[in-house]
Amino acid sequence: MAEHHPQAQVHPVPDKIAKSARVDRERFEELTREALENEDAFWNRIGQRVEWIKPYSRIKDVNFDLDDLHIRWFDDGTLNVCANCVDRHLDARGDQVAILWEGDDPERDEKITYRQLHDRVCRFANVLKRLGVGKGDRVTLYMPMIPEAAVAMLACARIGAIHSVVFGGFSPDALAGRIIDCDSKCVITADEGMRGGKATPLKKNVDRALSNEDAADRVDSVLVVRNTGNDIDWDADRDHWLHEALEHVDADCEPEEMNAEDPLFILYTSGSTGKPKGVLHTSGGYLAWASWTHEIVFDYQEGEIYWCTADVGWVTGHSYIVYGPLANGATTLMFEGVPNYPDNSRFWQVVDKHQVNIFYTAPTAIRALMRGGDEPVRKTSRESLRILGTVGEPINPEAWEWYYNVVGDGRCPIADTWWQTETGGILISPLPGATDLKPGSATKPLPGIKAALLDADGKELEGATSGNLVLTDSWPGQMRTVYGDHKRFGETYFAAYKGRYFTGDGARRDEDGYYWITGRVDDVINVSGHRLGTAEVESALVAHSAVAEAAVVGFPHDIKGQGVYAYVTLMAGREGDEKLAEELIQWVREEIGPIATIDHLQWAPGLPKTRSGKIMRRILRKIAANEHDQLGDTSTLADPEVVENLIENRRQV
Ligand code: 6R9
Repeated sequence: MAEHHPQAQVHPVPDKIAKSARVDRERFEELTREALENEDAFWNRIGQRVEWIKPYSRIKDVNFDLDDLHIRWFDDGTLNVCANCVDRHLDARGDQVAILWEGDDPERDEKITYRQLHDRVCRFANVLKRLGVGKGDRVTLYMPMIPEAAVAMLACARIGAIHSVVFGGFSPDALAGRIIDCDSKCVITADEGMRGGKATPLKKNVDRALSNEDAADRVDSVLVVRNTGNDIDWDADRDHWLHEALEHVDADCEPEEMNAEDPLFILYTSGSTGKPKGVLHTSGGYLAWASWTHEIVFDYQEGEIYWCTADVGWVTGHSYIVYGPLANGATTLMFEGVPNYPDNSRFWQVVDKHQVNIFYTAPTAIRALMRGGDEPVRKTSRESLRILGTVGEPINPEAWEWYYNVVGDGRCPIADTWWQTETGGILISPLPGATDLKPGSATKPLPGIKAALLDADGKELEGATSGNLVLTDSWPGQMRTVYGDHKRFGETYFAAYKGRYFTGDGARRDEDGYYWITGRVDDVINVSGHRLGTAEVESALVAHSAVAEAAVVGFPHDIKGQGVYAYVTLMAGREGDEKLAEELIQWVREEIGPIATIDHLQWAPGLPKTRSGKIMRRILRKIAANEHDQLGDTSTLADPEVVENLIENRRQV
């Protein structure tokens, strides 16, 4: 039975947008039909977005069955991703700005044309070669949001090296783990990064990561960008300044011919169990999907200024700051700073300063800015804006309406884009010129995307209903494997439902076929749009000598979407007080990084367990959310008193 949900206000496609859109309603219908009726023609259309060195003859070779799990697209074609993003544009738009960089300090910015980008990428690539980096080698990037981050990614792609970008907010331990997992021989970093007027000690963190012997054994060189110019420690055998290394190279660097299925990058992401997984994306299909979706979802038009506020440390930065926009010859704005520095108007000042047309951000940023009221927005013009976008977590209808009415002055369609690190690019989203909007809904799957909702037994549900979101078939941007662990790839994504990719998300579909993503159904918390595995936080906690056991759950948080709630059982004889709570919170931040900041820590003399010893997180989630009157079935609890104690001593949030 369909549940009852109040009918949200529908915002129809504005006439002005519909008239000029790359995809209008009719075109959307055509594409959707083609994808169903003539699959090869449709996917060939996507494949043709890439400039191939040797054209492909095969389109798709996919099997989702565990015993022969493989995903290949355009797999006899060859290309170079960097050449597609840079060289390809030199004739038609060599003097157009490719990367428009806006510093944390409002006085600092930089415009890099496609020709200049080509020069910088080629030189950077030659530096990597001189350091002995070649095709197939892994390179870890730990960078601030400066142009060199994008240049380094493209330089890796140019020589066929596989980049693994680690977000600059991750701790030295987390960085070391990722360096070891993919066996990186080179690390690229900067002396420091600047955000909101504060410096982050990136090089110092790299030094600390490499004090881990396993990591140090693998890395022969650390390439350092001089950014803030402050003093850093130096290991003359290992460390190289980029600006010095650049003096020894020229700007000639032929792009390496790569197979469509050669790896492009690894990006680590949190799952419900174990250590973070190295999500592997390959070259041809990934690029084709990033490029096509960037064009149709944002209705990108020649000459427009496009701004995605993500960090390149996340997949959104990979696909929608670097690869998608540059493949399309767009001007992509890269912002070093934060939304509230120097003040709450910063985003909109940047929009006015650079005449931004398309703006893509996260619900958590919108909610934080909404708290600051309308005035910081209203005092700016924002007239250049045409299209808005969001990504990372469900957007609540209040935040959606504020974004639409206040930021967009009721004029700009919002693309609420659902996708994942694993999907490489957007899969469910409205198209500005084709889809009527319902606030809070990511609307419909893109043409070619076969989404379905399943019940717990794997039965496909029809019509208006709720269930677990799966994709029943592949698309070119899909991840190919977990780096170094193909078995885990199968177990994580294809074991729950035979022959289908399980997203880990739950969703509702309404009577119009619109999808409403309800969030993760596994043990992953979405904090400000960033994924955090509860298991990761738990293992960090139990690594502290005072902690016997820990259970971590998410709870609703006004700004972050979800906050982190930790239940901690101490070793016998240890007393839980404020000081120890602070120490544990700090401990976890140091183990994982500031994203893993526990919002509430409760001392738990015992944890609710089933008789077989499984922690009943469902109950812990209810207590954290202050919904202990809705605990549900508690009949399998080994010791009901444990729950009473937790409710009684729950922290007032
Ligand atoms: C791109 C990105 C993926 C998870 C995903 C889902 C949540 C992302 C969303 C959304 C509702 C949206 N998510 N976009 N939920 N509406 N528009 O965020 O990748 O960091 O791997 O996170 O984020 O839960 O499964 P990633």
